[in-house]
Amino acid sequence: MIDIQKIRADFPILKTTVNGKPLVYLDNAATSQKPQVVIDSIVNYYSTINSNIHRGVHTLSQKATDAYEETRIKLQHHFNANKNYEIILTAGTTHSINIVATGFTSLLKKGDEIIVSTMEHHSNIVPWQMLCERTGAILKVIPMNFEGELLMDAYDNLLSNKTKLVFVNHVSNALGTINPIKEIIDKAHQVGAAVLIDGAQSCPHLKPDVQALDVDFYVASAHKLCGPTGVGVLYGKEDWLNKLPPYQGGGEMIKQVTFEKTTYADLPYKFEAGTPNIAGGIAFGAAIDYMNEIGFDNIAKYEDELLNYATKKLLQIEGLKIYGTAKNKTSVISFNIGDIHPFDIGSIIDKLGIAVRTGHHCAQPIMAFYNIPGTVRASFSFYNTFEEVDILYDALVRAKTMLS
Ligand code: 7TS
Repeated sequence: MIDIQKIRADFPILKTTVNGKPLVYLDNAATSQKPQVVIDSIVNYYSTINSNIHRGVHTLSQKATDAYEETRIKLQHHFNANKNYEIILTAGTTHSINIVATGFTSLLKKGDEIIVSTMEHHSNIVPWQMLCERTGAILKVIPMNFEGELLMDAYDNLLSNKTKLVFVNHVSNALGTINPIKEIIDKAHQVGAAVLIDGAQSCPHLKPDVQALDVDFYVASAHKLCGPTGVGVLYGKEDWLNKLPPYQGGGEMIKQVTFEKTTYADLPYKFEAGTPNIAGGIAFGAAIDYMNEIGFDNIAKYEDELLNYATKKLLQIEGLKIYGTAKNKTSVISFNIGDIHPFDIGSIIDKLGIAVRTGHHCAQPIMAFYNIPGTVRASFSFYNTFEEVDILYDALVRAKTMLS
């Protein structure tokens, strides 16, 4: 059960006002708000144990290293990874995807095929296009229907012994669709292809089990699940991580450096060159603890109720059309009202204290599919309330009247 008042009290920003109105924060798919325990974790690090990690014999450095490494263990358990060194701490989803996409340069050849879906964020498209430019590999795209569901028969037809890699999101940021990733992974494995799942939008709502999924790579950003920005995770199966070359060279990712030859550190450090966001990494652990304490089953159940309530309520507005009506979806509602430009709606409701995202949501192929410039996107989190849905509804009715 979600104790909404208790939860809201954990988030200082939810007590603030914007443009003279109580903040109604419905842009959670862009980034989540941070509970006090996460903010405290950052302050505590800088106030009590600030020092560099993995290098000092001195006490502070060891405390900081232990705290940072604890996050790796928390993430290992959270994702049910087999080994803690299969968890690479990164700067975020975009960074994690680029590590894998760059690493595959030496593993692909001209004419190899790699498969993406229509409903990806640009950060799960562009790094792979760059990989194709480097290698001569060919990018194939899984189409979707108007509900925003992938066409799995078409996926079957794209797969062949030429397919080397498949990369799709677990949940679409613009539509909320939860994709059938187990089926996608199993089918890719049948033709010997590896699979990367972009979990940027799934991890705030559910707890993935990488071993049960048998996924090769799974990536996410801390900032979407109550953690800080500039931190993320790359889970990779040990075999795959050993096959990939390092992404960046620098300190801490080496065994030995001479001018003749450098040897690389073992996992996970091979992929962790340079001083990382230490405070952020530690706070990521605090965020994972916080969310697990609330419980992902409770989060999913409450957000489903919010989604159903908000969907019914918003559809009462004449001319409002929702993009993304998949049977299986998370708490994201992307919509337009008649011909009104999404930016105009977003600007008016901002004056009323409501934060939503407007535009293409870094998913231009989805907008091209629907032949629209963009949408208004309200994305709900476990700390949102039914009253906030009502406030959104009233604000949209007002915006529609003003703009029609
Ligand atoms: N993949 C998906 C599915 C995303 O939604 C995002 C960010 C990313 C990758 C990139 O994550 P980053 O943390 O590396 O930036 N999505 C959004 C969004 O929907 N609105 O703002 C950012």
